Amino acid sequence: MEHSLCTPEILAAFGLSPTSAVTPLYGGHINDTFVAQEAPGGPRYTLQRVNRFVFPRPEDITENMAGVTGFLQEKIRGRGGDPERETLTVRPTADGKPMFTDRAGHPWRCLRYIEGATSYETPESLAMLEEAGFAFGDFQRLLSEYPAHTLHEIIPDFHNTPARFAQLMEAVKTDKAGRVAEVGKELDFAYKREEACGLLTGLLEKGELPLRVTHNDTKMSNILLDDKTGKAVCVIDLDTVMPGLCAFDFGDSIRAGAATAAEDETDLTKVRFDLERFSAYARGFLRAAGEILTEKERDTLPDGAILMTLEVGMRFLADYLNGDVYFRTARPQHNLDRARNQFKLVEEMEAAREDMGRVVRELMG
Ligand code: GN1
Ligand code: MG
Repeated sequence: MEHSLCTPEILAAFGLSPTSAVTPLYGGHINDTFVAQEAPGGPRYTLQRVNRFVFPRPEDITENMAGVTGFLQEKIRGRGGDPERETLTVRPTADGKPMFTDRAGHPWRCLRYIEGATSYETPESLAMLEEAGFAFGDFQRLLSEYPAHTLHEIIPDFHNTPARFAQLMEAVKTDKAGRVAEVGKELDFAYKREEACGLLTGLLEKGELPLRVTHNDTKMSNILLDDKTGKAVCVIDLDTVMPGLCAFDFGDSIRAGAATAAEDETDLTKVRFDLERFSAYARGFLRAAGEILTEKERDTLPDGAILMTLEVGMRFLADYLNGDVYFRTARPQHNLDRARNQFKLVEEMEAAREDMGRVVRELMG
């Protein structure tokens, strides 16, 4: 990432001294993030250049964020919490706008940096996973009365598994990068699961699962943990907050959190599904959200884990076929490695479907 992206022009736009110290924050595949501080010891700010290609309507993100953080602030205040620490706070531009568009047309936003708390790339203990589960469960619970349908759908069909399958088929058909011949085995894996792709979206259409406010990127690194207590402080990265299914938010956490290796590990013998990690996350999640979920939602949490992992695997594979245009890659076959890794994890989860269901039932007593 280019350090020079966060120029004095950007700082000044948000009313920050153009001589502020700027450091890049690495992590995500999509946006470019920096931390700025005007003077040593003073408040810090997170500045983000939003990826225009992934998010063509950044003003929709801003509106969703304003609605959701405003609602969360009230709820947090109502239960005696600190609304400036337990949810994100936007710092507007010098002329009072929630976003700034730079000369090249890139949207930027500025958030208060939450001090004394850290985001971890991967869970370092079962206790940490349980905290993450609690944080995302709490997010679900606090927002359970928010009118989900009023939110913008930031990325249409983001977690629509059949639509993701169709996008993969489209990538096969166009074969933009001439790579289809290399991925026969991976495509077979996806074809075999075409019907399974429709399970949760089908239940939503039949009204058997409710539409909720979902986060849609529920990985460990999108939670801040308090440096002193280790307790979850805040859910971050609200770019993809939109209406969705609870099982997918739960499932996306399990995809990363209950896997024994990183999503781009190439030694597939290391890629296992770990029921103990699943249980730790589920314990935290259900402690916070168990009561507000319907029975059907609870029953389908394991399916969310399987379908979410399948979906991300299909997205990596489609991006590989499209010539690596969406996910940031660090090596030529990075997206293919990621797809193989996710599909291995899907197999592991399919074998553990019953165990996952039993854990959820036991946790709900
Ligand atoms: C992307 O950029 P990051 O890491 O927050 C992606 C997620 C994927 C994830 C896979 C907007 O998230 O959906 O699960 O990569 N976000 C978007 O690592 O597409
Ligand atoms: Mg993200």
